[in-house]
Amino acid sequence: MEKESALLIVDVQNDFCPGGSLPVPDGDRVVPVLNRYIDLFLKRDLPVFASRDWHPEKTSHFKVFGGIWPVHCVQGSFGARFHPDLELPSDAIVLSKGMDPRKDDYSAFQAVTGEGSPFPELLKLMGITKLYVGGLATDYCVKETVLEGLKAGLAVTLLEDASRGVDLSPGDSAKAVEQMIEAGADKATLETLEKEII
Ligand code: VGL
Ligand code: ZN
Repeated sequence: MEKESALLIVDVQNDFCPGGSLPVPDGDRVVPVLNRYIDLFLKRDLPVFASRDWHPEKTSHFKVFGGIWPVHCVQGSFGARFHPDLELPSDAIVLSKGMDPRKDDYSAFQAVTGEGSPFPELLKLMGITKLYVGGLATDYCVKETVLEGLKAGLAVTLLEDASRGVDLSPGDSAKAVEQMIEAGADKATLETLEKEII
């Protein structure tokens, strides 16, 4: 990992974990793995970003208002909070997305900070050219984020052991991984990354 690298944790929120309203199978299993990635990045003084789905109560994203999803990650709700075991550092940069009631906004590249800075602008400002991405869900927000990152000209590595998918249709996650690789993403696991940086 070079000094232009950052970790991006996508949507590790209660509603996407078992017991939540849109649970990703084994979604919570990414938490201990992500905590180890957080450690790796912190030790190298590299930034950690955490995106969150942050919907208004009424949005065309939800089935009840014409979309495809059950109500989830409503701003300020328990379901919208990060998983309680996720050890986000105090200086992690939280990015919110999905606030527009007419849009789905799957990608973290549509997200903004608490001060309203768009994520892509922030990346430029911080000189970040390489993103390591893990979280939920592989076949939606992780995929869209990775693809948009590549389009924006960044080097993007999918953290395979720190991502899980919804698999509305069986095989969606595997297909999503293929699509990301074809588009130019790299894959890594804790094991390969630790080897790479020692
Ligand atoms: C997501 C479905 C609906 C995600 C967000 O974070 O992957 N999936 N909203
Ligand atoms: Zn959503």
